[in-house]
Amino acid sequence: MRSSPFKKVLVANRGEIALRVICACKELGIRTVAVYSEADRYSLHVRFADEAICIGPAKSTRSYLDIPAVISAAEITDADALHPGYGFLSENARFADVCEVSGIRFIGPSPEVIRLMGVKERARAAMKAAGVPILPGSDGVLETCDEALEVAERIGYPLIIKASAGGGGRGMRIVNGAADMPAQFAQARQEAQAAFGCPDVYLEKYIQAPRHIEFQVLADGQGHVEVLGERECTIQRRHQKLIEESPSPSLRPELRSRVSATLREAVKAVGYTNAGTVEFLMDEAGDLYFIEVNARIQVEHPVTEMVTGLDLVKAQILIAAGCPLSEVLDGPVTFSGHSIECRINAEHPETFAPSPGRITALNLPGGIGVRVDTAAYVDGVISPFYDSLVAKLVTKGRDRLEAVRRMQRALEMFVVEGIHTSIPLQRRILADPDFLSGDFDTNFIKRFGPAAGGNAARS
Ligand code: MV4
Repeated sequence: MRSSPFKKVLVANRGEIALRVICACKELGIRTVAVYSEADRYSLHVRFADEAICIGPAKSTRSYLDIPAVISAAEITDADALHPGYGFLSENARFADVCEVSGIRFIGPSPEVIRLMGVKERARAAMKAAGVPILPGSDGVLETCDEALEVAERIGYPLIIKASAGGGGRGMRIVNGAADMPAQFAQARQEAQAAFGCPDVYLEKYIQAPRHIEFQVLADGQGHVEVLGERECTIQRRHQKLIEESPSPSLRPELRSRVSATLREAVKAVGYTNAGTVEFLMDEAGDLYFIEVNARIQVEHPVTEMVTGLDLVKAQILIAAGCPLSEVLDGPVTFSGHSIECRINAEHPETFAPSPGRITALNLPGGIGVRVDTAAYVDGVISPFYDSLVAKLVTKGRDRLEAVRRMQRALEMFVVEGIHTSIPLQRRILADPDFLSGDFDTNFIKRFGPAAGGNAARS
C-alpha cells in the first residue's frame, strides 16, 4: 500500500462533496478537518471528519467564503493540504494563492492557471493557440460597440455577448442583428460590471440548439495528461444541470479521439494540473467547439468514475502531493459501460423554487449498479442558505439502456418526505421518448412544466 501523501486535509466545503472528499481521505489514510457554519452543526461532514471547526454564521460570505476564517481553521488544526470541493472558493485564484503562501497545499490547479481559466476570453485564446476548435468570435475583449459591430459584420448574426468574468451561463446576451447591438452591448457591459466587478465582454457566434459536452482531464505536475472521456450535460434548466451521462449518446467515436488527442496537448501547453473539465458546445452538425474550462472537481464527476473505475478525488489528492500520473492511474485507463446521474434537488415541482426544510422520511435506493452521493439523513435539514442539491443518484449499466432501466427503478424506489424534490420531474424525463433515444438539445427541458425552459441568455 502507498504511504499517505498528506497527514491531514482540511475540507473547505459542505454537503455531499465534503463527505465525498472525506471518503477519499479515509481510504488514503489521511486525517480530515471539517469546517462548518452555524447552520451545519449537525451535518454529516462534521460527524465523519476527524476534527471539525465552526467558521462562522450560516451566510456563506461569512463562513464557507470567508478566506481568513478558512485559512485560520487550517492553521489551528495544522492541516497540510486543503480540498475546496466545487463552488464556494474552489475557483478563487486569490484563495489558492493565500493557501500556498500559508504553507497549505491547495488541491487543484496552480493559482496562475485558475486565474487564466477564469478570464474566459483569455482561456479561449489559449485553447485556440493550442489547436482546440473555438467558435468564430472576437479576438479578446471588445472595448467599444463599433468594435463589436465590426466583428459581427465578419461572423454574422445571431451572436452572443459573454462576460469575460462570467461562466456557467451568467452574463450572456444574444444579438440578432446590428440594430440590437448598441443596447445589448451597453447592457452586457453594465451587467458584467454589476455582477463581476469587471465590464469586459467578448463575442461568439450563437448556436441556437446546442448540446453541452465536457471532457474530464487529469494532469500531474510532470507534464503527463490523461483525458478521461466526456460527459453529456445537455439536460439543464436555468443553467443548472439535471442529468449527466457518460459516454455521450451523440458524440462520434472519431471526434472523441480527435478532441481527446488535441486536449492532451492543450492541457500541457497551458500548464494545467490536477483535475479539470473542458466544456464544449456541439452544433447541429455534430461538431464540437470549446467554450470554457472549469478548474475544479465537478458535481457530475461520478459518471466518469463509474465508466473508468477511477476515484477522481483520490487522484486529485495524490497529484497535489506530487505523485506522478502513472502511479495515480496504475495502468492504462479503460472505459466500460454507460453511466447516468440524476440530480435530486430540494425544489417545488411546479415553480422549481427551492424547497428547504426537514427530511422526515428517506429511502435511498441501492443494489447492483446504483450509487447515491448524499449528505441527507432523516431529521436532517436542507438549509435555505445553500444550494438545493439533496443527492446525486448515479447508475451504471453495460450499455445505455441498462443504465436507464436502473435509473428508472432507482427513481421509483427513491423516497424523500418533508420537502419537495425533483424526483417526480426526473421520473418524467426518464420516461421521455427523446431522452430514451438520446436525441435532445438544450431546449429539451422546455417541455417539462411552464417555467422549465428559462434561459439566462435573454435577447
Ligand atoms: C453559448 C450558447 C450558444 N452559443 N454560446 C450556457 C452555459 C455556458 N457555459 C455557455 N452557455 C451557452 N453558451 C454560444 N456561442 C448557448 C449556451 C446555453 C447553454 C449551453 C449548454 C447547455 C444549456 C444552455 C442553455 C442556454 C444557453
